[in-house]
Amino acid sequence: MSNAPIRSLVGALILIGLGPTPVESQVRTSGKSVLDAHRIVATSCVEPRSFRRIHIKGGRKFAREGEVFGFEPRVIRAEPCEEVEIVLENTDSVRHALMLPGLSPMFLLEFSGPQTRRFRFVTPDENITLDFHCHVPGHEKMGMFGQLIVGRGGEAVAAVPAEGTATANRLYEGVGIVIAIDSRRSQLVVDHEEIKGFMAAMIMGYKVAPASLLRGLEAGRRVRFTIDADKEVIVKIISSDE
Ligand SMILES: [Cu+2]
Repeated sequence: MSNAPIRSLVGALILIGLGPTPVESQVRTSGKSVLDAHRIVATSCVEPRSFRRIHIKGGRKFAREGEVFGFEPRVIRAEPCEEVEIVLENTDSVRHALMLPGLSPMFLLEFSGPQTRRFRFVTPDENITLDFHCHVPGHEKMGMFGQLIVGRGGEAVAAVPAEGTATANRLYEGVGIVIAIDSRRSQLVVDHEEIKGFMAAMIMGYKVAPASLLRGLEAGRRVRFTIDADKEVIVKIISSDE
């Protein structure tokens, strides 16, 4: 019998049982999902095979429409079993944190800006996609989230082509309820469910092109839409009531 389940159980007990270091108090406050994530990612890489440095900026100026804060870039990539140095530039005066709860040990880099700090971790030796977010309360919902794609990534983003290499636009499907239509600005405000790999569930206004897609829509209508992630423009809308 493998001893992996025992090891992960011990890991969970250590996380719950020890005194309040900053990281462990973070684990407790964010609840079950973080512990679950720790079970998913083993400390499978004994000796890193490569190294890379990734620059990430975080702050108000990277917010997209409808958001308050943001990270740039929002999708980062690394190889399995690679040592990664994150260089985080917090361009705001407020505190931001970059947290990768799926890593073991968990990655957390938190400080007030404007300043830049760096931190290293080693990726697991597998193809997996790990979510990251700002751990300051509320900031994830305000736009500070993204993904680390290790190797070929997990299933959730298998269809997303590599950034910069794709000639085709990255298209995502979303579903939601129409909140408002702003014909003057060719904008649709929609209360949408999570758009996997692109945007958390939220109420948000998106540009629509061509504007004629808005014709016949009204508030309260349930719609299925296609969004061009690079332009952040809705390019297709189907009313699900029809
Ligand atoms: Cu933040």
